[in-house]
Amino acid sequence: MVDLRSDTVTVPTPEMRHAMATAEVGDDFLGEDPTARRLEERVNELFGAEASVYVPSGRMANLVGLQALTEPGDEVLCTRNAHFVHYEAAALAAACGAQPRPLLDRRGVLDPEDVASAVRPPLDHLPRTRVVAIENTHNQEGGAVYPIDDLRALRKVSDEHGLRLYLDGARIFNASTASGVPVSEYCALTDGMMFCFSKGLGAPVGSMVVGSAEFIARARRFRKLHGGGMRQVGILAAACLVALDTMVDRLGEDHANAKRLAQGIAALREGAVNVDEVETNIVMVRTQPLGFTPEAFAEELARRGVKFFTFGPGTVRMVTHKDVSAEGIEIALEQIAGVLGAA
Ligand code: TLP
Repeated sequence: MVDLRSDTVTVPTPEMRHAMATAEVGDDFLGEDPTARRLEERVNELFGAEASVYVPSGRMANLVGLQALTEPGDEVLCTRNAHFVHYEAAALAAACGAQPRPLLDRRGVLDPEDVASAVRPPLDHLPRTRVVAIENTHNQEGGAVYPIDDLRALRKVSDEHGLRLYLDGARIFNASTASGVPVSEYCALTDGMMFCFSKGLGAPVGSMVVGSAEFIARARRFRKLHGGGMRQVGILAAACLVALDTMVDRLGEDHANAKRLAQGIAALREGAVNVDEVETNIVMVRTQPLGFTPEAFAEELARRGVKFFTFGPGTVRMVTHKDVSAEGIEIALEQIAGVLGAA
């Protein structure tokens, strides 16, 4: 089976399992888990940040991160297809009491002028524009990397208008691998960010919220509020430490596999994939040029052992990761060719 549904399907490596089995642990709720502390210190160093806090999921990371930056009645400027707009059970509204305000973006990149003109005047009957939130890489925009110059421009306009800049960096190591920009440089441009261990890095559980001591103190409190404070969490943190040691440097392989997959599909049918848009580990495939609906295409390939999700109108998403080899990509391409009657 070639499982291209998501990089969330990755399973822990033997080294991670060993580290989990032998991890030194304590009650993290009481601040006594040495492995959790080590993970925080490691992340702080890597991201050049004052503080960080481990949470069970990417969704909780976005929830406590955005809650730490907002007050009820605030507005968060964001991209049209931000993960938290579509896939997080309206947490910003439901739990933070803030509203998202999606702006037109160019593959996940916001125009500073659009941001500036979206900022509302300080009138009592208006929402208060408080945060601008971006995603790097941008999931629904096919794993697009936020160019560093655009991020600097966004920082500048945020400063000019007193906005806080939040980054959903679920796949920040993919962004960093593709761009060569260190994660610390991305982090330094934000007022708070998160990233995930349980996607391309292959750890079984968890995400990290990263930023200033003040921001993390608030995020930590909201983690408790939402029941995300854990006990002997070092068992999980141990796998994350191994992920940082062993899984970051190999992400380029996933990107090369994604490119190969995109090229192979593009060669089968013109217009199905824009190869140039494949910058990281996500390939968006338009199914109309293939003569299928997304659902029928996904079903047909699943029958042949190649799995992926439908993703938005007329589109399926294929995600490469450590548990799909270059050989797996060739198998997927053969099966796709078979379905198209080209094999
Ligand atoms: N994304 C999942 C699905 O929810 C779509 C996936 O398969 O890609 N931010 C971004 C940018 C994400 O892509 C995801 C997960 C999250 C946050 C949430 O992370 P988890 O799944 O750990 O709650």
